[in-house]
Amino acid sequence: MKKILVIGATGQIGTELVPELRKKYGKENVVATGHKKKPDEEFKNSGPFEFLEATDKRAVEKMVEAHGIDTIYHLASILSAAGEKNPQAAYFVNNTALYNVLEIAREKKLERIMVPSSIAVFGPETPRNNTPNETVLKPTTMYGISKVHGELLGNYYFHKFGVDMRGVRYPGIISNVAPPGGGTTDYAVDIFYYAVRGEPYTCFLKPDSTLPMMYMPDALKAIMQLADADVKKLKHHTDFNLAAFSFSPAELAAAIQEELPGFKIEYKPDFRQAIADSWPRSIDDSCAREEWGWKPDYDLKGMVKDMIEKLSARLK
Ligand code: AKB
Repeated sequence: MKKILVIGATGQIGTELVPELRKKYGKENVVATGHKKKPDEEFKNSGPFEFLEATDKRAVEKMVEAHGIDTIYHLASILSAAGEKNPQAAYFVNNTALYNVLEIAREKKLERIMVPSSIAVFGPETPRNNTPNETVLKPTTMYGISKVHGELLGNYYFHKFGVDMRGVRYPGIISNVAPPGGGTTDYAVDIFYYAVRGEPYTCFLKPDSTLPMMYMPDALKAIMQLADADVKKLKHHTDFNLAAFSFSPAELAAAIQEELPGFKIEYKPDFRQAIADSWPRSIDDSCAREEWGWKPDYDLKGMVKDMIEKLSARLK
């Protein structure tokens, strides 16, 4: 029986991943943990929840022992834009917490560690169109540097110690439940709240700033599918490129206007533009498709329709 610890469960991915894991493995078998943010009552009552400082190795170890954990989903991370405001914190949190988790997995012979990576591992010297899995990894953000470090460290632990860490390089994730925090792709979520409330939106990226993106149901499907993949079929472990669709702010605004014709957008690029300019426009995810059968369900149109429907019902 799987016993799963989710670190960083109150963030954008965790908020929606925890219920999916609980559906699959049973609510008592998924221990959600968070740092500062208080989960809402529904989340807290849906299964075990504990406060946990992800950088405190002993605290994580105790949690693993207390609940008989064999699998960790390590989601705690400071994202690209927040990381540029406080690179020291991003360095400390992103690297220390992952190192602790890997050491605990090695010492306690845990079965599996799932750790999201990101398109932030790429940098300005990486080919920007149809970016291959194997390519130049010279990011210019502290978040990206910590993600490259995490991928390499995970591969090292797999080959050296047999720790089965796996991860996908997520593009920007769009969801209608928990808001993202501190990312460069966050505009693609914020814009929907404005559109549904009938307010104009000021975008912090330029209209033609194309980035790879994905709808949350696909992001959850990907990490859970990779967790179940047969290790013998995997040539990669911690660093799978993952794609669904790409769009620019202008293209997203046009797709929203098809559903909500009165929607208006203006552009005031800020420091996040330089981060977006250093990332790919589109991603080649053929390794994920070949090694564990990855295929997204949502395209841009389907995502926009669903986002507007769900948010309109909630915000009404
Ligand atoms: C960010 O914008 O920092 C994240 C990411 C692409 O990993 N959404």
